[in-house]
Amino acid sequence: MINKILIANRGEIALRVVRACRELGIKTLAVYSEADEQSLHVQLADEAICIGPPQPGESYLKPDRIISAAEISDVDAIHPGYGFLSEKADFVEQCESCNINFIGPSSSVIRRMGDKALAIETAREAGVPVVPGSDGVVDTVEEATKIAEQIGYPVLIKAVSGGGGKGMRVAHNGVAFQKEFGVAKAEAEKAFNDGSVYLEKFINNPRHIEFQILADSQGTVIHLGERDCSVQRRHQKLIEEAPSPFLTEELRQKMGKAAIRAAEAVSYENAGTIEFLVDEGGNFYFIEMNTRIQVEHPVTEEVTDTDLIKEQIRITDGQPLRLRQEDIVINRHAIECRINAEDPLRNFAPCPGTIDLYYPPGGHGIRVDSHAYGGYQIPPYYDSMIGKLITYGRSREIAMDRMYRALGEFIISGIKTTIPFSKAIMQDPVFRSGKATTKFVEEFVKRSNMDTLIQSNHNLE
Ligand code: MV4
Repeated sequence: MINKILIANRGEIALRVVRACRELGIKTLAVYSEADEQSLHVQLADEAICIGPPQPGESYLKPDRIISAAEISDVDAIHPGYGFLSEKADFVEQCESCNINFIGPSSSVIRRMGDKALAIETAREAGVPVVPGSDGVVDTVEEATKIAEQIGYPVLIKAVSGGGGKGMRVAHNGVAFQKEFGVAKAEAEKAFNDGSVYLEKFINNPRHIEFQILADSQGTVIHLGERDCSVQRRHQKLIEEAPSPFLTEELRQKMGKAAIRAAEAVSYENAGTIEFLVDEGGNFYFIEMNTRIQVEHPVTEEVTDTDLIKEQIRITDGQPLRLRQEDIVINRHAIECRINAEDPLRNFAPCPGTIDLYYPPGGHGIRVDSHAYGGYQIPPYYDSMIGKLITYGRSREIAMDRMYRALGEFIISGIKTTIPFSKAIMQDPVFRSGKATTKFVEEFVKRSNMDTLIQSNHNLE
């Protein structure tokens, strides 16, 4: 029985876990850095322990400090949220050896899915379509060039320990490949302490569509539909929605079954996300598996009426899934806009500072997941996301119109945010037609006059 959970994270996801625990009657221990002493999750948790100075490397990324707090406070489990230590297999191994339940998959599954080449190999063996590419890691430029020529340019060189777009280089021909291969290996070595890379055919102008998975400890695996995350800027997702306006019911069924096969192939447990690329012809390819709850999980929650954090906790508590695949009926549409403390007119530069007026939108079909409040000082040490605005309704049209109205109501003064940028996208004909691919933001910015766009969509004065 889980009576107390340590939340090894901060910001909106820490608050999200506190809320789920409270509804389950589970006590919460917040860990926080000195910069987060006034943070909402610290105020709302039952207990709180300061684990160090503001720098993540001295606090949220320090396994020993998290585990010590867990021991001192005698917690039964740790929820990692996303980012920080959520996919660090070594940390999960430490929890396992200290007999503290980690709310997520086992360290061996995290390690295996963290090796992107091995994850692809596993998916391929499970009969899941993968991008044509090398058979695992390629070591020398000679070997790699031969394979690149077999695949056909353009070719992507990807870091085995990368993911989320980190450590990716594209080569459009043999000459470029000689240079890019070396650069990719050096960048991977520097970023991940592992220079191993693999090759994939470059899929032009894809959509980024991911399937939410839940798997219990009795071997039951279900999917909860997909999320279309194609509206991204430099691999940072900005707007996510469920279901995808691009998928046909037939394609959804095929991809959902493939996602379950991938999870079953590694005897996955807990919540996970299977990431696909979908090309213009409707061909889909597995590219990676994320072994954590994701930022964009609320759009899935709102279209399936589930609480994914509660499901994670129940799975860790050994309870069988009560949800069956036939219970997942999607007849709503949800859209999420990430609210970042960034200035769209200064190339989205992070803009920490103090929030003056804070007025979140409300009404039917609106959800705001945020730790922000009037007077909150946004620390400069962490990710710039200060919240998520989710709207949902019976149709995509209603969800989009509701998002536009809600963004117009959202008052956050004293800092710059991405609200006006998201508001402009909500009115854009390409986005509204459901035709946005991973190239959308780049093309949208090119055809917009950012100054006019931001001024005309600004909510204040
Ligand atoms: C790709 C791809 C095209 N072809 N792989 C980016 C992050 C990670 N999730 C995988 N990603 C991609 N992998 C192949 N073989 C396109 C993406 C991609 C992307 C690439 C460039 C710019 C924005 C992008 C957004 C989503 C996915």
